[in-house]
Amino acid sequence: MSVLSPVAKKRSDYRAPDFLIDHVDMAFHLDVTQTRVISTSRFTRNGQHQSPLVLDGENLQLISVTINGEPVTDYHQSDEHLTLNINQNDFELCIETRINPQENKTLEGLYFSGGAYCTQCEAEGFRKITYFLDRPDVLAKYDVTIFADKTRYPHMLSNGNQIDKGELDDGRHWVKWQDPFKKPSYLFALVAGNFDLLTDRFVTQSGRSVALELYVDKGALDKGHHALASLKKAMAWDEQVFGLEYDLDIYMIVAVDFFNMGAMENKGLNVFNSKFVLADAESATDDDFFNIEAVIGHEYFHNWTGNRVTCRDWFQLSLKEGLTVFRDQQFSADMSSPVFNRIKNVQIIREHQFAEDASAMAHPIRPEEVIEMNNFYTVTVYDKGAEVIRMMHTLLGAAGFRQGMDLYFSRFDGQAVTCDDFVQAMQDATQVDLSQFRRWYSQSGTPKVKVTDSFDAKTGVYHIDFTQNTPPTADQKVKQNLHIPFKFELLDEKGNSISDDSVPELSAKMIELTSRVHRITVTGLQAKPTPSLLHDFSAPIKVDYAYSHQQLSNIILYSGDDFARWDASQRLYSRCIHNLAISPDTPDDELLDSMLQAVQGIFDIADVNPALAGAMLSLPSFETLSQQVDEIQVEALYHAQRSVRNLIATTLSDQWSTLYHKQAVVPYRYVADDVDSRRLRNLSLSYLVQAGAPQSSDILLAQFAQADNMTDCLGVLKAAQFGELKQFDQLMEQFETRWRHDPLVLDKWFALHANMERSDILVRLPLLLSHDKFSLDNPNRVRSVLGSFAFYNVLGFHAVDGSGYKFLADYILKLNSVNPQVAARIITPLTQWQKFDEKRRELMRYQLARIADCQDLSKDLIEKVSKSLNYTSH
Ligand code: B3K
Ligand code: ZN
Repeated sequence: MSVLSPVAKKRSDYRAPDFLIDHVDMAFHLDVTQTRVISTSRFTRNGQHQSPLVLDGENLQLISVTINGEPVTDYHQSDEHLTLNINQNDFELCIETRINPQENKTLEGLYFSGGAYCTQCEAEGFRKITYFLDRPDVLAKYDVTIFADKTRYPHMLSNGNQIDKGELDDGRHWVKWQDPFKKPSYLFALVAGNFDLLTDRFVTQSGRSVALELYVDKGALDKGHHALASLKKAMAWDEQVFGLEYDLDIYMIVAVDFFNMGAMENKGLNVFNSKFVLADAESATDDDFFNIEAVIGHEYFHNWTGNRVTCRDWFQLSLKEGLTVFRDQQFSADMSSPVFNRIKNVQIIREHQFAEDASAMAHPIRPEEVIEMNNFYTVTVYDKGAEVIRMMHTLLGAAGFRQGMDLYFSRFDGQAVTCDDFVQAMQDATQVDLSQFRRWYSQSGTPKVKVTDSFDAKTGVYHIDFTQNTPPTADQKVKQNLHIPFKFELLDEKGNSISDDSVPELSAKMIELTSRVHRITVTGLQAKPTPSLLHDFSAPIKVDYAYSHQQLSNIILYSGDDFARWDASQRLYSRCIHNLAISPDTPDDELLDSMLQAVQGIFDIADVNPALAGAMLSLPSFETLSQQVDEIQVEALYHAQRSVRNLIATTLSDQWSTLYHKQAVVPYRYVADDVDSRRLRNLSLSYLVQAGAPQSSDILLAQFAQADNMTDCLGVLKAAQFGELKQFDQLMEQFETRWRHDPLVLDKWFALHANMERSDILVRLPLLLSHDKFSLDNPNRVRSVLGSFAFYNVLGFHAVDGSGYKFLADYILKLNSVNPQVAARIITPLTQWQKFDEKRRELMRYQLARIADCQDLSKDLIEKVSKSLNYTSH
């Protein structure tokens, strides 16, 4: 590791900026290796002090500095700052710098890729463009003029409205943009290139017409319609649900192939990973269509939750991200099946967020200490953050929540604020006491609620106790009791929900847990009820209750909460799998029988609620199962999961066949009913193939030949891969030949290969990486191969000789110097060594130590690796 360890910033060290900037005028003279950036900013001293002006800046070649037009030479330049001693309280500072966009493979700041210029400034990328107060609480208005060659860069875009343009004699042209809204530097954007343009209009509820512009690679115009339609849906939804209207006259989206994450909500000029824009039936799956709608919505919703009201400092990231994820989840739920969407949200928490809590990277949704901010765009800040917002929604009710949102905007529009400010607005608008609730922002870890009950048949009295406890995490040993909204119901023998007016929690179907133990007593019962717990996953917690198999079956059949029905099905599967993992030679036949019977029942649900049935017929993922045990026994758990799936596949092969053939094959449309039907069809196909059912490979090949869409095509490949069919390689070859020129589809091909559970996977992977279409510079490609392998190839990555870990570490070391952000993302599975057996723990730590030894390790990796290596369990 580097000799000088970077110092962590602490949330408690926040200080208001010494200077403010109210206006910036920027000129960009674009050049692939020598871009000139001239930025002229109006500064004001903030308060009474004599402190120097310290600007952030990285990898900049400084050309000149002037103050109020006078050249300045008395400044101090370091790797990360430019310091100036200034006496004036108000002054204009003009700085000229040069940057090299082509060399910038970090894809942060201004970079050149795929023939276009593009920026990414969140969190701290603006400092790679010019010296600035690069922090979210400095809000300024921007005027931006861009100069570049007209033929190669006919489109030159920045935030706000285009107010002027012109041509120069040398073949260059210029465009001037003005953003009327004050914004932090992280929302700045610039794009220049030669694109195809799709346009549309949206008329807001107050009657303003907004121009919508979608810029895509040449030739990809037909693939932009779904994204544009999604944008219009999102704009209408935000007006209907939150009364929020778009505020500029133009909304631009640009799709680029080289991007570190999904998309970025720059004011008026979103930049998107093309994966979340481009789609047509042939090349994109239903999931892709879904994700496009969700991400388009997410970035659009940021215009209010993030841009109009932004974060005071980066520790408050969940203020905008948790809230905006919650908003995009509500939007997606309203666009299709609410329960299916809720299940998806919960799966992310259980697979990834619980794992983060259990690792050395555990942190509260509002972190206390950060070395590299890019490391904190996490499932905790985003998805657990959204769950925390959802809990407020539950506690305040939809109307109360809306009042809170209205107050939040009226109080803080145009400001940079904190998570506390948000909660205070919610509390002030509704008078609901959220003081204990605020602990969710400062306490990390996954709370557990243990539920125990007892019934006295003689007296008919039933007690049920809820005991909360949050186990210590890597970052925080002592935990406090939380305010937990816990939705539930009690079912009688016939599956009816028991009501009793004298027990308010029963009528409300919710208990608010605040103390360690909470007891409810119900009298006058004939028999012991079945508690159906944590409806709708009303809190991001684990629930421990000793359900009988019968109780789980009852919930599956009768609970009034579809989420609880799904959850019960997952508990039943999980129980079978863990049971078999522990004693593979002595299966519990009674348990397996009741599981199979339950599955039989679920087939009937398919007719009434195909979205729910699709989810209920899918087994919990290996990642979810892993978070249910203290120590993961890789092979045992993996094989047990496969065996249970096999049992369901073979015992019920007739039902799978019927379900498969019941799904009408219709020309592709992305509409909810068809999506649900395709899901059931492909699920059935995969079970049929796994069971080796007669004709299954004929069915599979026929589907491959006839499919008019990527969902059905990929369904075949996945089934063939999972079922280890001999045809797999041949189908993959055909697929490659057809799609090798479509980068997004090729990513799917790479991922399918990387996920193959074959003993020779570590021989195949290097071949994949030497494929002419593989490049470490392209984050999507890296994620398809290395990300898929490390996150999802259970047996390959966790090969007992450590070869999978070594393989990942080798590439992380290479990526370290190319793109540290992506390297720090895909190292995650290695940092989660704590839950594995001793031998694997050692092997994983060995690779982490190897990475730590690297001389020029990025801050991103130093933070993750050092935390992981210093971890001691409690
Ligand atoms: N706000 C961006 C994420 C920026 C990530 C920087 N490493 C996208 C989003 O959450 O909408
Ligand atoms: Zn976001």
